[in-house]
Amino acid sequence: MRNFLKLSVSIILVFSMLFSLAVAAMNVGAVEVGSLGVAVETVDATAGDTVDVKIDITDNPGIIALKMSVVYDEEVLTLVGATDAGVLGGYLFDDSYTSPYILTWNEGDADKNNVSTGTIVTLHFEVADNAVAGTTEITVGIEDANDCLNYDLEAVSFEATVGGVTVKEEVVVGDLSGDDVLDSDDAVYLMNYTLHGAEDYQLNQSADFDGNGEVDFNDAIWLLYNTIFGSELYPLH
Ligand SMILES: [Ca+2]
Ligand SMILES: [Ca+2]
Repeated sequence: MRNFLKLSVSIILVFSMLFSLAVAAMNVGAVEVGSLGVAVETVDATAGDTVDVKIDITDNPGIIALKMSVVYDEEVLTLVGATDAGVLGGYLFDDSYTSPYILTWNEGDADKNNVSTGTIVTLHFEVADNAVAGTTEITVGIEDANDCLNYDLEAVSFEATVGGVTVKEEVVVGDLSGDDVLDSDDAVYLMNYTLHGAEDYQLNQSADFDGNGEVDFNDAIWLLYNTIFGSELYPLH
C-alpha cells in the first residue's frame, strides 16, 4: 500500500512537472507569435476645437524599440503637439508636425523587454474651423518590419486599430428644422413630429424643451411660447 502511495505521488509529481513545462512552452510561444497591438482613440469635437487623442498599447508581447508613423488628414486636423506618457522609455518625436508624423521610442540600454500596456502618447490636434460633420481617421503603422523590435532584436509584428476625430455638427438649440434660425417654424416642426412621427420629421437634438423627460406636443407649445415670450419665461431645456 505504501509503495502504491509513493508511486502515485511520483506520478503526480511527474505530471505536474510536465504540465509546468507545457505552460512555459505555451508562454514562450505566445511571445513569439504575439503582435504589438496599438489603438488610436476616437474622440468627439466640433469645428474649431482643440482635442487630445490618446494612442494606447493594448497588447504587448515585449519590445525595446518602436518607430511608428501617425497618418491623419491635414485638411481637417492640425497637429500642434505630442506628449509622451513615459511608458516606453527614451523617445524622439518629430519637430515638424506634419502627416505622417514619426514617433520613436528606444530602450537600447534595457536589460529586458518592456511589456507595458496603456497610453504611450497623447496627440494634440486643432480641428479646422470649416471641418464638416463626420469622422476623420487617424491611423498608426510601421514602415519597416524592423521598426518594432524586442530585446533579442527580433521583429515584432504590429497590429493597429484605427481611431480619429468625430466632428459633430453644432446645432442651434430649438432649431429643429435645421435652417440655423429658431422661430415658430420649429414649433410647427415639433408638432408635426408628434403627429406624424420620426420617419418624416427627424430630430437633430433632444426636443424635451420643457424638461419633463418626455418629448410630446407640450414641448412644441413650449417652443412656440419661447419664440413669442422669450427664454426667460420659457427656457429651452
Ligand atoms: Ca429653424
Ligand atoms: Ca417635454
